Amino acid sequence: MGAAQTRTENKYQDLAEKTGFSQEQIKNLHKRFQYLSGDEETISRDDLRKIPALANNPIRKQIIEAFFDKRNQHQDEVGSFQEIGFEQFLMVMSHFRPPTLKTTDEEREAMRREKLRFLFNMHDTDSDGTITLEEYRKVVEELLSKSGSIGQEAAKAIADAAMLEVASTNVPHMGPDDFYEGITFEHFEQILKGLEMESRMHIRFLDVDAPTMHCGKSKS
Ligand SMILES: [Ca+2]
Repeated sequence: MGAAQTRTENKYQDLAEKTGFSQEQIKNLHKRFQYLSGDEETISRDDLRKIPALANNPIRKQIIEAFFDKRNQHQDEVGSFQEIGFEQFLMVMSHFRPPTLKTTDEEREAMRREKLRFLFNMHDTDSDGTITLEEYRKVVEELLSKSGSIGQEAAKAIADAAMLEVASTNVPHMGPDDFYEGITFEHFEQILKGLEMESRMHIRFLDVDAPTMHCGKSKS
């Protein structure tokens, strides 16, 4: 066992404590990272845009952006990175870590909150702590635009109606002239309360192994 290998193992151990991944998972994610970056120290948005499995994802742009969003680094920073290194990549991925048998109820709750926060950040594109109608509309429009059959005007109307419903549940006595500023994180949590997402929310493209990703679409 060489010195370089020991160093790598120490590094993995350190990252395991920080992110909650096992060393085996970190090793696999490291391989993925090296593949995506083309063996460079960092990855860029362009590297992620090349992932075939993401190509048809309606919120691909938001997913990619989330990787560079400083809010997803478990620190109190906002803004975005140009490129991210392996540790930052892992921090983002740790939001998708599934619970294990050893996960306590308390940890489960914390993981759920983390995922909700991640989703919230994805919609709150200007990082001001509120999802406004404008921000919400953009996501809905993008989601619907991929379907092709719904026009922009219809998408707008759908987003408006959905937002109005959210507003009326959160502010029950809102008058017709009241202005709803948008969804705060607390509201967001309320809206998604009944949804079991601890084990369901994950990024599918990471299950795909490197060679498959390489062949991508040409296989079909
Ligand atoms: Ca906002």
